[in-house]
Amino acid sequence: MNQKERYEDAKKMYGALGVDTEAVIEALQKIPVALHCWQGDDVIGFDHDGPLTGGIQTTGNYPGKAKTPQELMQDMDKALSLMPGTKKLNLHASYAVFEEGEFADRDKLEPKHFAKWVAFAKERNMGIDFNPTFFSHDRVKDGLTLSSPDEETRKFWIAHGKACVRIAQYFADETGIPCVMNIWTGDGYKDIPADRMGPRMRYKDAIEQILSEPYDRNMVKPCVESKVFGIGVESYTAGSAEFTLSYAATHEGCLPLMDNGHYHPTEVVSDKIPALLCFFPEIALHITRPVRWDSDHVVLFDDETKEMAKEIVRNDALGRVYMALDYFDANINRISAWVVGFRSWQKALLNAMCTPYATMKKLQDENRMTELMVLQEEIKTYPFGDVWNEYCGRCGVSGDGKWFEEVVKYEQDVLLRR
Ligand code: RNT
Ligand code: ZN
Repeated sequence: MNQKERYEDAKKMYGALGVDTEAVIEALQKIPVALHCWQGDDVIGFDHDGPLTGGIQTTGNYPGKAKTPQELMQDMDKALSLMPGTKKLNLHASYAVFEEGEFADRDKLEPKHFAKWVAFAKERNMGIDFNPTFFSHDRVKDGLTLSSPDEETRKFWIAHGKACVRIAQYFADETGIPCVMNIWTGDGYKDIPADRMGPRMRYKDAIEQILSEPYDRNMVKPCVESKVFGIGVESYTAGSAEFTLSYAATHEGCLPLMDNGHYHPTEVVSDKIPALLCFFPEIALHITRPVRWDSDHVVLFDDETKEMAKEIVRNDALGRVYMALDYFDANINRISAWVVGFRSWQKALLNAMCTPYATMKKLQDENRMTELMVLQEEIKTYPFGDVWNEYCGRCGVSGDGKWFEEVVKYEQDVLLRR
């Protein structure tokens, strides 16, 4: 059987369960997923020479990493050509592109420093999401930024946040697509603090000041991302889960952002998604793969990834959840890391959309849990791969088993020559 015939067979099997794979393939192509620029250069950026700080870490030294904006854009283009679906560009402030001899510190950043990225996104019909960068900078004082007891330090970082709101508005204006602007800091303490509330009160006030900068609520979507701990900040994190969730709940227009690497290991974000959807009109996600800790491994088509996608799809929330990838692996080919992660999340969404939820919900509500278990298990071996390869084909990208050779060629022709 060729791919077309295999797909026709699969279509019939899913059809018998009440799943219209044609409608699914149509719909998924329109759902935006943000691709993070920082996988391409190990979260370094272009505005400093120092190391990555903030309690996050990349490990590995795979050859060929992008060192200039041109290289990063070129690599991203290669990766984008191997990914099906609608992509959004996700930038950090540290990826500002300066002209020869020009420099602006984080508190002085302006839209013009991102004009090259806007041109890049527009040419590829992509929206842009944005992140102020509260790390990898000498104004991080004793590991603190927005929650610092030092007034000058706090002022600097608030000015950075405000500059980023203006840049987010510029991205939205230029692309016509809403810009999700995520506030995350690694602020915290390595050892037991004496005051856990003071830093949080300062953090709260700082975010309020940042978001007092004017912006169009329909086009700029500020978020606050929580975290449980980071390297070197093991004992206390100012932006904890309770802190950020409460902030978002009490500040209209601010979204909670859940990163699935940022919880205790037995907690699952898949269960938190429907809980938050009961209260928030919109939420945001960082999709990653924590291995024993917030290690930010490449996203795979694994159980929890599938569950997260299911919760978005079956609660009809594809229009309410801003989805962004967030991982960084410096130990493998970086283009491949981008592609595997993006394709895995696309697979998870497609898989969720090929699940007969109406039938399954009915079984649950009628307490027919035995049948529900049988159906949930049997659907696991349905010919999902045939639908996936068809989806890739319709999106004009290679199916599984065919794209990796292009990465190998690109590595030989471009990456290894750097
Ligand atoms: C860190 C957070 C944060 C960063 C990016 C680079 O633990 O997940 O989102 O990964 O901003
Ligand atoms: Zn994150």
